[in-house]
Amino acid sequence: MTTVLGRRHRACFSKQILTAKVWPASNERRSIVNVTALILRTARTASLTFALLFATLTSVAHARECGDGADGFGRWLEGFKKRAAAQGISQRAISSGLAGVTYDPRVIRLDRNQRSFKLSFEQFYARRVGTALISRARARLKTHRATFDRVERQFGVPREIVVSIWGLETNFGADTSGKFSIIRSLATLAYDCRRSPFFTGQLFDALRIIDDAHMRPEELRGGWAGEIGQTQFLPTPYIKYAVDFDGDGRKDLIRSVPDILASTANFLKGHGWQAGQPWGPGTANYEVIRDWNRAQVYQRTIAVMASKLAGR
Ligand SMILES: [Ca+2]
Repeated sequence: MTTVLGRRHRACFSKQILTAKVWPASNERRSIVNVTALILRTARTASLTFALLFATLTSVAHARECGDGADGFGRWLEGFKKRAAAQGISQRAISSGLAGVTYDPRVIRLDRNQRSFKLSFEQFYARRVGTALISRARARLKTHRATFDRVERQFGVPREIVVSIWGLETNFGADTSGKFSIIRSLATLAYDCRRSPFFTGQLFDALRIIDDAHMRPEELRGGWAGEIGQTQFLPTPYIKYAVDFDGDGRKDLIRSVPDILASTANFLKGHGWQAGQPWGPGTANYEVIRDWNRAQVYQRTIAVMASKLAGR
């Protein structure tokens, strides 16, 4: 899933404007009693102002906890661990998940070198969907027919859509290189100023995946941008949509085909997929495909490949 990779959040922090009113109204009667009340009120508002000022400064300092190089990563990581604990993530998950994590400059280079899709749909489709991919998709539909039946019944998403996404994302799991530690990638991107808030949230959720014992830290290997498994879920959608469909108690998007297919369908259902309805451009279901991937050529490729498999 590469839905977020085109987004740019250049701002590292936002300034807050202090608007607290400090002084009481000027027509205050100056009797001794009122002066006392005035002093008390002033003290209260001053203290409120101080609290707001403190909160603002803290928030700015907090938000500034990002950097553009390896220096400062260790300090940032210590702060992140405290924030993770404050979010209720267990010490066990924090220390096992983040043990020995270092800044990865390769991830930053890859992030900076992203190119938008410059190919036309025809070029992109021809490059990605050859006869080999179509025949592998047909073979998967046959091998996993019973699972696809269950997925369609439970989530209302056609098998042709799910199998197309599976093929396009990782060639049915063959292209999950596992070169990158997902935690290390996410920690690097969370610390990096470009999209720090977004990836900080993803890193919290990666620790939650470990905390809930769906995956062990050493199993979390994948692409440089932190996507997990055969249909490339980022941690936040993983937490939200992953399904244990083989009933072994774990949501395993790396190895379990039933979990992978059901989770992918559940993502689409969760984004409003309408069972039994068409999925071509202009339909409600096409809008759901857009939630899967922001690149227009990719959206159309999913839809066209699925239609081809469906014999339409
Ligand atoms: Ca499972």
